[in-house]
Amino acid sequence: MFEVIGERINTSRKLVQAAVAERNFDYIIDDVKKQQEAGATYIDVNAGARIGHETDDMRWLLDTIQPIATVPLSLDSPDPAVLEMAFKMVEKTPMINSISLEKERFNAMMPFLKGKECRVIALCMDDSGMPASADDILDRAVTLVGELNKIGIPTAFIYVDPLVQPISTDSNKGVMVLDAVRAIKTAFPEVHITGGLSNISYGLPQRKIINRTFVSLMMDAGMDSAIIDPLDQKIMATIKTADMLLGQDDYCMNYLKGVRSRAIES
Ligand code: THG
Repeated sequence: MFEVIGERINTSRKLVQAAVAERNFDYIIDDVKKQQEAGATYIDVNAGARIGHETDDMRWLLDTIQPIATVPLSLDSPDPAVLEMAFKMVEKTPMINSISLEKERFNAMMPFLKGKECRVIALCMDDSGMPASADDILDRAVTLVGELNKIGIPTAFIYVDPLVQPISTDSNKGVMVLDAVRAIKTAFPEVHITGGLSNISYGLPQRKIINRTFVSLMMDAGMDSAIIDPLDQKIMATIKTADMLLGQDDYCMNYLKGVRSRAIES
């Protein structure tokens, strides 16, 4: 089944930033409950936007969310120290979002991840920046999976994020990432593919139709998870419908359930 990592608890969103600054726990609790009801299988928590406050904000968010969380959290930070602090605070084994091949981050993350039985998002990013071709994405994924396997993280616990880039700057960026996902799934059938989708539409109007169409193409290529807003009913309906069309929904049960609950409409 497709896994939805709910993206809404992120201080880069204005209302969340205000709620965190005011320590408004009702707002945060209400938002998390809505994401869970809408079908999120992880709740992403990112406190990175208030410079100098990330550790305190993350700690407060986790204290606030934990008592009502029915699904595991995705701890989202580029800072290994924040991830270590957060990892110690959670009850359910979290998703670690993320590790990359950027030297400093990689070297700090590997000893932290060693021996932990958690799922981890592996970004196809290194010190030279974003990948420039499908082969480049594949090479980075091969390195990440190999290194994570070496420290005891099984392939089935790794969620490769191939890093979606704007199609407005280069019309090849859609095909590039789709080809890379197919190649990664051929090399490692057990690996998961995840990521944010909205970068694909950056710089273009009517972004949501682009994001929705793209997620169904990515699912055909092998994406089985994404970091999205589960309160966006249209993308959720597209994902459920694509799951069915790709043979992931026995007897069309989830699709029909979605229609009955009015989550899916033509
Ligand atoms: N890969 C991984 N993790 C990630 C990302 C990724 N974490 C962060 C991000 N990308 C995914 N999360 C979000 C959260 C919120 C929004 C977008 C991505 C969002 N953006 C509004 C916008 O762009 O219009 C902000 C508007 C507002 O201020 O509310 O809501 O790719 N592994």
